[in-house]
Amino acid sequence: MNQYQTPPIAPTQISFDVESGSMSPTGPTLIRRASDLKGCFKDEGALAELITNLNPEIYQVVSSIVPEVSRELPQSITTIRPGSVSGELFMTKGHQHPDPQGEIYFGLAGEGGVIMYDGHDTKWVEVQVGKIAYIPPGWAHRSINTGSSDYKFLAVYPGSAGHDYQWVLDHGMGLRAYFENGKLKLEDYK
Ligand code: M6P
Ligand code: ZN
Repeated sequence: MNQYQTPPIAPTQISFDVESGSMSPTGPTLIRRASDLKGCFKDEGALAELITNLNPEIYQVVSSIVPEVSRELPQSITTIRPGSVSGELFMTKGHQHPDPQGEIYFGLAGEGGVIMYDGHDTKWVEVQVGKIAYIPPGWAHRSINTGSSDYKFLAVYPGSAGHDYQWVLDHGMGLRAYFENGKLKLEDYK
């Protein structure tokens, strides 16, 4: 054991399967349904209707066994289902890292991207297979499925970064992503 291992994670191989969006050995899986995204979509009435009717899964996050603790480097695969709420594309809740640190998203399948917002400037970065989106420290991030199939990406981030969801509810994300006339349309948050 070396001085930095608290707790020790042995050097290991982790398999990931793009088709199922799974990792092996596997860690915790998080499923977020429409009811978990209150406050995220502009049309709150349409979201409420979706919750009442089906409350479908919007996305899931499968984590590896590497824990979210300081000095470790956890990974997860997020699968966002295709769809929209009044034209606003299915998205993740989005978060800011309370301990500002960078993160990378590798595109695995489907079409998507990430809205980043630092409280002043906002950026849209597409994430396709073979591309990496780099999220610098201090930029809140929200992923969007812009296609008609599942959008999957692998995230790698410092274990001590943390997830602040309230920041996004308080500040917004600068942009909203819609599907209109057959293509992606980004609009000011409002
Ligand atoms: C990526 C990473 C995770 C995050 C997940 C879902 O996999 O950034 O840390 O939890 O996306 O995003 P959110 O936490 O905003 O729901
Ligand atoms: Zn993050």
